Amino acid sequence: MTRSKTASADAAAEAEAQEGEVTSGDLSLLATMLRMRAFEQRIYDAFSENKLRGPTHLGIGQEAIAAGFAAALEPKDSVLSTYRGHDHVIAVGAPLDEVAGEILGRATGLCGGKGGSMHLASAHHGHYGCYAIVGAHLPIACGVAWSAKLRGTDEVTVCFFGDGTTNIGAFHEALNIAAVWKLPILFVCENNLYMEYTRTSEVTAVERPAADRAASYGLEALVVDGNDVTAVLEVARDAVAAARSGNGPLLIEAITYRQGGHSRADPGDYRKEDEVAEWLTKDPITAYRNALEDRGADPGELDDIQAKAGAEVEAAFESAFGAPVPDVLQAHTDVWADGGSAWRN
Ligand SMILES: Cc1ncc(C[n+]2csc(CCOP(=O)(O)OP(=O)(O)O)c2C)c(N)n1
Ligand SMILES: [Mg+2]
Repeated sequence: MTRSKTASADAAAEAEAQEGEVTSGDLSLLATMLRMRAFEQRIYDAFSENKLRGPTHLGIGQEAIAAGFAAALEPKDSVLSTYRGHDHVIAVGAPLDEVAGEILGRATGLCGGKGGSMHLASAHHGHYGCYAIVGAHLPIACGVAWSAKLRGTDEVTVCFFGDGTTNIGAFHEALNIAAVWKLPILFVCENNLYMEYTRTSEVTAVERPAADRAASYGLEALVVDGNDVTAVLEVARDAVAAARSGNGPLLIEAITYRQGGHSRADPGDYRKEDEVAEWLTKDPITAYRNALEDRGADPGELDDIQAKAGAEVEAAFESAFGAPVPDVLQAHTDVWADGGSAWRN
């Protein structure tokens, strides 16, 4: 049976209860989001300066979802993302210079500079890839979760995807098999209201594109304010605990907004100005900073955290810009798993 609930009210009550008790965990959550924001703003600038080639899809405005879920996970858990995946890779702890190096096509990048922005991956940090084919990674995520189950572990897999993905067959196939096999997987829809240049509501039969369909596969669904990191973290902690204890899959739809266009090349002019302006007032980082100040955080300390995030990102890009591009002889390495292609017919 599907249970839809908006968690922001519960989280607001919890935040109120914690008034004056700003913890190191709270500050670290803010630092993570600030690092993501500074990183993507640096990408935006590098693109404008023609120092970066190829498509890049920014998650500016959506940071609270990646940050909240990552804070609820353990190192043994797994994450898979779409091409809008910089934030998720940063959230699981991949080094900023290696993420920047990959996006700039440098040999020091996470994937040796051969993947680029849309194909970031770091298995070492539990990140099993960003995928450019819409929906393609949902069945792959089921495979990762199935592996965790077969090995008898309590590892959880989190699969992030967009609202537009819910109109792709693979979404439905993945939810079905995850339910049938009772996989330890969380399907997290980052509902930013748009699929490329189309408003999802114009081409989708239900109001909540992911949550309203979960019942078809017997999945419980939660709806959360994706711009409220406290609410996301609370939902994520409960969902991760449920999946870890063997309860099977869950679906979470987090409502958010991408502040820019679909990709760095898209000005996003098809969106109404007042809609964009309204969502800018709901910026997740500003909202969280204000909440922390209301709870007694020292504004000077928050400024220092912001400055430190900016400096870390600057240093990472400086190191990546100075790194070499991959040797051409590397082009055919890392194509096959160990053992080469001998198994193919
Ligand atoms: C199978 C497939 N069809 C179409 C595309 C082109 N395409 C790239 S992104 C996108 C929109 C996806 O929207 P959504 O799932 O909401 O993710 P968002 O970009 O909003 O994060 C489309 C149609 C693609 N990459 N793959
Ligand atoms: Mg979308």
